Amino acid sequence: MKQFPENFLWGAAASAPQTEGHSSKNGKSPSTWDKWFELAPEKFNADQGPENTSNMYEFYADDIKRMRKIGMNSFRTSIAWTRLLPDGKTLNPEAVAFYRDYFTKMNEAGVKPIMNLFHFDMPWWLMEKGGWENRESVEAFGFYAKTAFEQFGDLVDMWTTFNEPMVHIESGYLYGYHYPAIHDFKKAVQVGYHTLMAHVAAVEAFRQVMPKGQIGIILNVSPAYSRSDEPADLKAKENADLLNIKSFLDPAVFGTVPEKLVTLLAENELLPVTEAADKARMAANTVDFIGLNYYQPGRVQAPTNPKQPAQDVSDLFAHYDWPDKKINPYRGWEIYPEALYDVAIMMRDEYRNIPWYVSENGMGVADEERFMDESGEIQDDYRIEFMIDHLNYLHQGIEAGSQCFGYQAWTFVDCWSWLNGYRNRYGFYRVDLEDNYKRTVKKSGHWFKELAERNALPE
Ligand code: BGP
Repeated sequence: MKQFPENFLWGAAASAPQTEGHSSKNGKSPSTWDKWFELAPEKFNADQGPENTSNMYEFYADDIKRMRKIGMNSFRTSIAWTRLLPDGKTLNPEAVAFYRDYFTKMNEAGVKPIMNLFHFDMPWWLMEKGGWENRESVEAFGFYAKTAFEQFGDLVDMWTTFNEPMVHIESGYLYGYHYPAIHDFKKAVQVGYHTLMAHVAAVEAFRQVMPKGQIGIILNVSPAYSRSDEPADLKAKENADLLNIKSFLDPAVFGTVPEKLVTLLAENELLPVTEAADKARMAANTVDFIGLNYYQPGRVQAPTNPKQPAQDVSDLFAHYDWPDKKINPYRGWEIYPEALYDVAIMMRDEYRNIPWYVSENGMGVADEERFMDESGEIQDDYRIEFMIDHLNYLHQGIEAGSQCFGYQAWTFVDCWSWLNGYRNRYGFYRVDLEDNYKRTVKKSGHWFKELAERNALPE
């Protein structure tokens, strides 16, 4: 048996906008997702918008029982900023009652809540003022964070500020997958900087309100592997890691933006506008732990004809198709579990061995009904195999001294996923959209229960 550390967190992750549903009800104001769906529903797979997701707003009490049934001892989701503070200032009493009951029931069931504050759901009222482009967003987020700690700090002691900040930055300002779907590298960097300062403002509020709890940030890690050891390819790898990983990880852990990143931005005329007090504030507000979402690695090489100054990240590093890669045929993403060992070692050696956990890892599958047996259960052996492979490498990293304290899968019940709607299924439970969101456990749910109860992987 490959034993995991004592009190290891076994669970799953999700987010408010992807699971709550009722996104226009119970006092909630719209986020960019609600508005975007109203403005351009055709962009969303099968016209599926955020109003109806897995509707945990209604089903949370039974869902928490379902969590226990598959051995989960922890669950990370987020609070919707637009539900708690619909206009950014005024508390919504229905939201307070909902979240308080939700978190109380989790605690009673022995499912530790880890609460995140922002999962791509920018309030529309703030977007109308420029969203993260506007420096006002920093203090607005700080106020929201402080309010959340004050309202729920007695029920939740582990918090995170952002989920995958690089995703809303790149998807909104470079790649067109998130609102406002524009392409502007300079704005993307400014949005990134304000996001970083908003994280700092939230940590600062946390230290005032919650002397005992722990706070972290959740980052997507796609460690970059370079095509060759040629200096140009290695430089591409360095650029990719600086932008994708170190841009938030270094400030979160050490309180500083890496010098090399500052140089790279300066060389490309991309430095953001900052305020004099920012550096000291960042240095004073580092985190207690890190969450890392890992799905697939980055394969990079030197760009062929880069523009100087860079107009796009592709001028700083290019992707290449690694011929030996194993692909998830049901989602198209590369499967490379070895990276979890590399990530564990990176945290041990480059990030002062700060405690961290796998905050998302999972396998998305389109048209998953094809794997349903006669009893109605999804036989997702591919998902079990995927997780075993990743956990084996994670275990090696822990054995080598990396301080990983948990593994949370993406996700608990199949959920709505942005423009992809319900296309890719990830849950331990299937959700039937045709039958009032009925949940049915998948084979992986039974497997997860055994794993969590044993706290060990069979050899
Ligand atoms: C992660 C996000 C999640 C979720 C997941 C699956 O990056 O944090 O919110 O969406 O990816 O993505 P998809 O549904 O596109 O396969």
